[in-house]
Amino acid sequence: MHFIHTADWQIGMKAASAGGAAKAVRQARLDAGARVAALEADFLLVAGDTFEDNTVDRALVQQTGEILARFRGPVFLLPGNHDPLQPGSVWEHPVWRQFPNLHVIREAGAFPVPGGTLLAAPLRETHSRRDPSACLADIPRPAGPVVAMSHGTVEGVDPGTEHHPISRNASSRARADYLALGHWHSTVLYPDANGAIRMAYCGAHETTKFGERDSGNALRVRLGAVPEIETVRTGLLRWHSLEESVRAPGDMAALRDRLAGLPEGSLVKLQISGLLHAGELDLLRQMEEMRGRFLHLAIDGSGLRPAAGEGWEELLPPGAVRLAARQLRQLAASGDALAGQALFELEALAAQVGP
Ligand SMILES: [Mn+2]
Repeated sequence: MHFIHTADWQIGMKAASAGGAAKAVRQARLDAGARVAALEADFLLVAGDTFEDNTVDRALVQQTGEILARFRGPVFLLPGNHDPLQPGSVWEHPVWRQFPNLHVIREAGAFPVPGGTLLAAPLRETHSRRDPSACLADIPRPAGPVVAMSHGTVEGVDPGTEHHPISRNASSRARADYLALGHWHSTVLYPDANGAIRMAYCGAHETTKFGERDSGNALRVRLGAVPEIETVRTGLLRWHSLEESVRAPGDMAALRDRLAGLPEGSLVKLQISGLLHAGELDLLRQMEEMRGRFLHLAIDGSGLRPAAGEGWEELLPPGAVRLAARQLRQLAASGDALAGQALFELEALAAQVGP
């Protein structure tokens, strides 16, 4: 038995955190879907949350169905908590009947797949405290290899969440050789007591937001005595979220060089805190001006303070301007971010005007 395990395409998500790049981020989810559908295997499992919600644009539902139908084999789609099987859901769209290789799981059951049997049960609710994989144990199945599919939160993956909880022993409880999971966007493999991987999150096929660890993958699974699992990179976009603290003169220049070294077309969120030294405001500008080489660049320098004791304001003409600069430095030293920003601006103006 040889199949591809994918999940959490979240087609139709807004991608608001990507700002002006949101449209490109939404398109990337479709393009990455096409990469998944182009993989070769005996069948394809989509373990829930194909769509962001049940109200997504029906043209997008049609387009997603067409992309999935390109897979050269049967495709099994599990309704998840974002797109539960409910009246009026995306699963009523005619595209799911248009292509004979697309199979939406509409009832709990055992389904024949090339080389064995698939056990799955659709989610019918957005929120639930029931384990959606519990019922799989009771499904009669023929002898032979068994793969199961479910969608929820494995205990321990997200402490405090009781949302569609899935037991850590869900795979053995279902008497499955492998349990394909969706919901968590990072790739996570769960070894059993013997070290064999019999349940896993494949992770979202394309990263959905900043700070998401190890997403943008699908899993290629070969079921033998022990499952053989290969991570396949399917994501197209690179998201970098940096939180940097600058202290010494030169730290800002090093940070600028680091930013310049990130791959072109990435999405970058950079938060800088610490001390800005005389003359370094220009480096901050240079960094902001790199936005052309990235799909999205957001720099937050509100955590920067002017370095104490630089004394450049004493070179300003005596009188109101020098006095204002001294007062701004005092305010900035006491944590007033706006005063710090104003002091930076004044420094830049003074540098332009000259002594
Ligand atoms: Mn989910």
